[in-house]
Amino acid sequence: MFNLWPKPHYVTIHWVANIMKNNSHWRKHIEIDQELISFCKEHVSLILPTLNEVDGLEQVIEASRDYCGELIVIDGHSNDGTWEKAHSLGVKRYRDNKKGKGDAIRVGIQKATKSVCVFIDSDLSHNPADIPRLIAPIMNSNADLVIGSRPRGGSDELHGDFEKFMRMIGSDIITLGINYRFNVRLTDSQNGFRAIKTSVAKSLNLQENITTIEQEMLIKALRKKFNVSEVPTHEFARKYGESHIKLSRVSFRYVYSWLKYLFL
Ligand SMILES: Nc1nc2c(ncn2[C@@H]2O[C@H](COP(=O)(O)OP(=O)(O)O)[C@@H](O)[C@H]2O)c(=O)[nH]1
Ligand SMILES: [Mg+2]
Repeated sequence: MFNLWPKPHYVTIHWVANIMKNNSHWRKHIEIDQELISFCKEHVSLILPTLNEVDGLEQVIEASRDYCGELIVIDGHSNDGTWEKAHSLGVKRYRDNKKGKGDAIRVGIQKATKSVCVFIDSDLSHNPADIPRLIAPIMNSNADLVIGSRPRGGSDELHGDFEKFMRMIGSDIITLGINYRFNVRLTDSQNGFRAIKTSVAKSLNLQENITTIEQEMLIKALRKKFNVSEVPTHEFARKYGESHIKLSRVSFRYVYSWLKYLFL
């Protein structure tokens, strides 16, 4: 009978050819990565908001050291030893004003001494090895703000139960509104894993005290005609503890601030 599958030696030839092709492709990327990593070392202030994240902090900090010029923990008055842990790891540390993650992001932007701020959660849900990919469009002068896209990179946090489902739907609706208002086609307006030029972040006059600061940052950047781009990044499930976001408590603020910054 006619066999659609290639004979074994064809498989071998294709296999070897692919390995060779992939190797040269890979080498090209390694060269780019070296340039990128040097750029990150010189220009990136990595800002880690923390609220009772003592269990994962060391791991995320050690995995980040190669991708930034300074590490800044902005702590929300944790009571689990996070503040002391940050000190023992030798990173810069400041406290927020007890208003929420948005407040912590604002403090981080004020304290940053490098030309690009990267924000990364401290719960091991973001991979620090993705930082150079967030930075590449900024280094190449193609973007002022780069957001890690979970729809494009996958998320272990946005699927599985009703709360996660609602977060995903809500996030998609907000992103859709932003896309049509500014004629862009982004896929993630909410991810906290992102990079922004420090001067741009300072010019946005950010006001939100909670995680709504993420959509505020994006909308205000688009309003001011800064270049916004996104790269796929995977979001892993939080490794320790629980999310600080309770949808029922924050959903009104999301809708209100979305409409306010879009139209007023
Ligand atoms: N400084 C500070 N960090 C916060 C606060 N709320 C959350 N975070 C941090 O912000 C990051 C994201 O918070 P998380 O609860 O994981 O939110 P989720 O990923 O959206 O579910 C984590 O590193 C938290 O420790 C806060 O009020 N102050
Ligand atoms: Mg999280």
